[in-house]
Amino acid sequence: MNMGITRKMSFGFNGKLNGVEGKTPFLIGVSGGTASGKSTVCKRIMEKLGQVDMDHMERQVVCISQDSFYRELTPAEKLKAEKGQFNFDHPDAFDNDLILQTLQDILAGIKCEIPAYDYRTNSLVKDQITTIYPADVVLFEGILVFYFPKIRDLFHMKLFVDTDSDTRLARRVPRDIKERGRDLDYVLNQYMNFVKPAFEEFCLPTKKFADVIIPRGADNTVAIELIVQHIRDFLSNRGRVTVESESPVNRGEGLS
Ligand code: UZR
Ligand code: MG
Repeated sequence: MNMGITRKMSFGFNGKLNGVEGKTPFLIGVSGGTASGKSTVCKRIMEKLGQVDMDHMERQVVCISQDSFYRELTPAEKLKAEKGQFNFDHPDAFDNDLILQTLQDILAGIKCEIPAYDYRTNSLVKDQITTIYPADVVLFEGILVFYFPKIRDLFHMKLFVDTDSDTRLARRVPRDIKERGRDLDYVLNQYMNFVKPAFEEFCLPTKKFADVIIPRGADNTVAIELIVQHIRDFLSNRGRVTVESESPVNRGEGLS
């Protein structure tokens, strides 16, 4: 596998690949424009399910970010990125094969390891990987998680966080300056040249694939409560209902 990420499989007593109780997790995709509140919606869902203060290995619900799967840039692309001329909002900026493989492993109940990404250096953090243990519910959030059909089809439920673009820009600017070490000119240029056009070309058209559209993002406590209730129903029913039979995990290999 690329980037030196290794995966360890766990096997059940019958020698078969084993997930949580041998079942595939309920996989939820969460998309929406930059700074729409995707991460916060996921955080609220986890909080309401009482998952936040739990040990990672005990968690029934885990959240993974598509941002962890930005691919390593070539030296030429790195130079572009330093000048704010690399398009991080394009589907090709991600290691999509690794995303597909990771989600397939997750659906198969296999423990997997995901890379860490540093926005300040625009590169992967060497030797820093996070282990994702089999869980009942997995949230996968990011701007383009519904772009490739092969990845999109893996989700059991698709949410789109629909926050108006002025609000998103107003959040994005201070976040990039404070958390991602940028200056105002850089942030606004990048927004106008790449972030906004790519949102319109690649992200917004995927809204139509969503099962649930969440207006106003994390402020929408009613929508979040409805989704949480759906997850609780799933968790309490999982003894009786198996989603394994309807799992899309075996629908095919590769993105093309
Ligand atoms: P969210 N991004 C960076 O700013 N730098 C990087 O090295 C990698 C990604 C940004 C990316 C996108 N765009 O808009 C955003 N740019 O991260 C996605 N420019 O993250 O969904 O949390 O906003
Ligand atoms: Mg985010």
